[in-house]
Amino acid sequence: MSQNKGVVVEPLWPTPKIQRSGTAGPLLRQERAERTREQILHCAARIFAERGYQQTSIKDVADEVAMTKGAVYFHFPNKQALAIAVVDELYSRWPVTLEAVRGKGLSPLDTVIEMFNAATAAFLEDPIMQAGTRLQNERDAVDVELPPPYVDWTNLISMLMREAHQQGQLAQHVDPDVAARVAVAAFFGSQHISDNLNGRADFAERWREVRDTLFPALRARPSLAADPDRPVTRG
Ligand code: LUB
Repeated sequence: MSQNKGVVVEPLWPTPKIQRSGTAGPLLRQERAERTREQILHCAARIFAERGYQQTSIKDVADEVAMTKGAVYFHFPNKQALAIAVVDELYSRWPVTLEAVRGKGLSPLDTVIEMFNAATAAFLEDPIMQAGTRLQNERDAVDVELPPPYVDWTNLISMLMREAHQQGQLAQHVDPDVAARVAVAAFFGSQHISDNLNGRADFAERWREVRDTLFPALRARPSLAADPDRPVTRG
């Protein structure tokens, strides 16, 4: 865990609830079905993350979740539906994560950093994140159209960068939308390289390097901004 120093590691994503029969009274049928679906989705995510789309079958998922293939098909008509559900699940979490991070009451730029910290922890620990990423990386080989990658993230970070800009947190030359694209590219690129070279073993460290190199360059320097005698320079 020392790799994660300086990175948020509380899970900001839902973890699957293990179903136990006969302990908490009868569950409503729909609730039970939802739990089963969630368990299947998590097991599928683990397998997609490990083997990739092509090498995963419904039978593998059924074995992993200790159910029949029929039980899996009841919730997901085919492998394509499972892949889409994993990616949808991943993208549905970011607004929830943002809400949790907003709750910390940080400045917009520090909120950006904290969102990337949360994504870092998810890359290291969350099968839905790992599977969603692998599926998107393989999207040409997936025989169904997945939701477009990176778009939600870039929009989310752009929104925060614009807030940072409005609050005078960004250096004068920095365009908030450019900053968002550069930050997402640097973050995701460092993750991709770390994954391919080291199975993400050094990713927390690589992200800290990106963070500590990029964000000081984006940030307005308070000493300069506050100095009334500062010579006016533009461009
Ligand atoms: C995010 C992944 C994994 C980007 O937005 C996406 O498509 C994402 C998979 O493609 O995390 C995080 C910067």
